[in-house]
Amino acid sequence: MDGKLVTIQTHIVQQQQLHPEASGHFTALLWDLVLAVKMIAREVRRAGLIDILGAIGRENVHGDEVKKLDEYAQERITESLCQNGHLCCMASEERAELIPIPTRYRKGKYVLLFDPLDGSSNIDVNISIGTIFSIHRKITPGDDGRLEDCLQPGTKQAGAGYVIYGSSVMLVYTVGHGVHGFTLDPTVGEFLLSHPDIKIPPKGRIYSINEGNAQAWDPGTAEYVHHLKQRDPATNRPYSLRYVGTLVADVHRTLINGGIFMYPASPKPKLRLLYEANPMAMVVEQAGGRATTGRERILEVQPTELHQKVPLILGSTEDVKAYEEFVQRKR
Ligand code: P6P
Repeated sequence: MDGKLVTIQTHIVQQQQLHPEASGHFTALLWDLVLAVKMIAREVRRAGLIDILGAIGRENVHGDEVKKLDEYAQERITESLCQNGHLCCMASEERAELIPIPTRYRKGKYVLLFDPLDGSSNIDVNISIGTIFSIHRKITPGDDGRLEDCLQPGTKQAGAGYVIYGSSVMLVYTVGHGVHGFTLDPTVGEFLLSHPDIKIPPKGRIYSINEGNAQAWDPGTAEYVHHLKQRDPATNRPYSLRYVGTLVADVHRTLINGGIFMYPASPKPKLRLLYEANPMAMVVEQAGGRATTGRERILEVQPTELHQKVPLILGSTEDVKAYEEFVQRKR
């Protein structure tokens, strides 16, 4: 960077200028999302404190009702995003059904799919958590969003990204022109460009998987992980194991340092296609990496239901291709 401070709002406008046909709604939608995650970040920072205070009763010392953080995040995003006429509907990990836009608000031409608080089980032990979002364009006629508007393959995403609430709060996003990272400066309350045009290393030396499931892995996954553990300095083996148990944290480390993250089909898929796998796959591919189910490109999976799960293997292209070779040899 040439030393000047670039806020995420400025950057989003610059990215919009790459789309001459853009109406500005997409830009405004991202701005609304930024506001929501700033408020979530504030609550996450206080989470431990609120929990202590919340133990006193249903209200904390500020008279605020003590809410579970993921419900707070859900409400912040839905309230911030439904009012300004950018969306025709939403879908969230926290709600079984599609979330319509209330009749009192104008409808827009975008769809927001999101996981408001990924890894919330890690809050109580002060481990990084996150928010994940995916944005599609409306494809059905009429003003109201429908299920078909949500069930689009990842290749159709207009934008995607995540926020990691960690040692610092970072927002990472793409609208199809590279991946850009912003760090929240809490002294001014702005996300400032800190990681322009992120590129994932072509090969890493870290693998990330829940080894507790090793006995249930399919033979291809088991042989691939065994291969990573063999000593061979010429190919940087053995790899190191790093597994946080929060998707956003494991993917962010993989994006920056390289390597491979795996949540395979066996014992059973856990990660959701629409608002976890697809947005992460768009980010990783835009950064020069690769994302697969083990058998097909994540972004080409045709969704059939809102909360469907898929195996997710993503990361450095050379590492993911090596995984695919092991798994496909075992077909
Ligand atoms: P496991 C968190 O609960 C989550 O949904 C993802 O953020 C994370 O990658 C995964 O589950 C961890 O699952 O089965 O390894 O605990």
